Amino acid sequence: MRIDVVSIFPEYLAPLELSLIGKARQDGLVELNVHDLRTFTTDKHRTVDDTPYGGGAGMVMKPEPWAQALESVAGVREGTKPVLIVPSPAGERFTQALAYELAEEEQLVFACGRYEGIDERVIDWAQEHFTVRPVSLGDYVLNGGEVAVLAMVEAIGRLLPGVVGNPESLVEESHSDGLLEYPVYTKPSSWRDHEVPPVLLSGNHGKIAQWRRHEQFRRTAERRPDLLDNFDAGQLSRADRNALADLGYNVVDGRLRRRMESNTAQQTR
Ligand code: JFT
Repeated sequence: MRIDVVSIFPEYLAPLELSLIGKARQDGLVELNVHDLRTFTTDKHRTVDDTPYGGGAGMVMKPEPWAQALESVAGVREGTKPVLIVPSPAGERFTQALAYELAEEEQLVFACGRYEGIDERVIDWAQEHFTVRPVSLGDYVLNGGEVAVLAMVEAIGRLLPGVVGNPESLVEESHSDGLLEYPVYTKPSSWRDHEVPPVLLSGNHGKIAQWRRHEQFRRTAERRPDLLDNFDAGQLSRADRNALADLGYNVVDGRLRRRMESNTAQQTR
């Protein structure tokens, strides 16, 4: 996979050279290049921003340096449009499903803006040369696209064949089965008066698997009940259904439904 990132803060993307993605680069699995937007300006002050039409606070990124930068990195290849990912607070949410989708692409280009954003005509113009995807990392406010790109490139990069050593560690993790992960422990078994759950020391692999699954349901119900709203209950075993019943969930029409809380009985949680 080829990845190009355009930013006025190329140093911000330096961590991509390290760790997982750095290893993938050395092994030739990913070709990653970071480009400084200012090298595509033509005035002596290397201006990338200007005041917004219609008034309002802050500055807007000028369109021409972006067109020059994107034309330069696009790579003129027949019949293929690279995907242009534009981090934006107004983009579609970046999810694990989108990471899998983007990991299939031959070339990804990321356009990191700053200030109040990039002149919208860049997005319109770019549709001729790219498949444009405005994407948001999440519902909180960042100062620009760089941090979002660090997260997205790491999430996509680790899905490329050969980047994560053990493919099982990709399957067994959060969001691949729509549940949060079970808690993990290592030695010592007793630490500062906190014990490892005894079942994990039992050597009973069936019981361990059952306990871990129950912990996944328990944590998901507690921390991310929204994930259970769309959970496909068709895949659930009898043991799963019992675990969920303990947590107050029944299966109705292939979906999970929270049981009504009793007005009289004391809830123990
Ligand atoms: C924020 C952003 C993402 C993502 C791109 C550009 C400028 C600053 C800003 C903040 C609030 C409103 C502009 C960006 C993000 C996220 C992405 C830009 N800003 N308008 N914020 N939060 N999850 N991806 Cl360009």
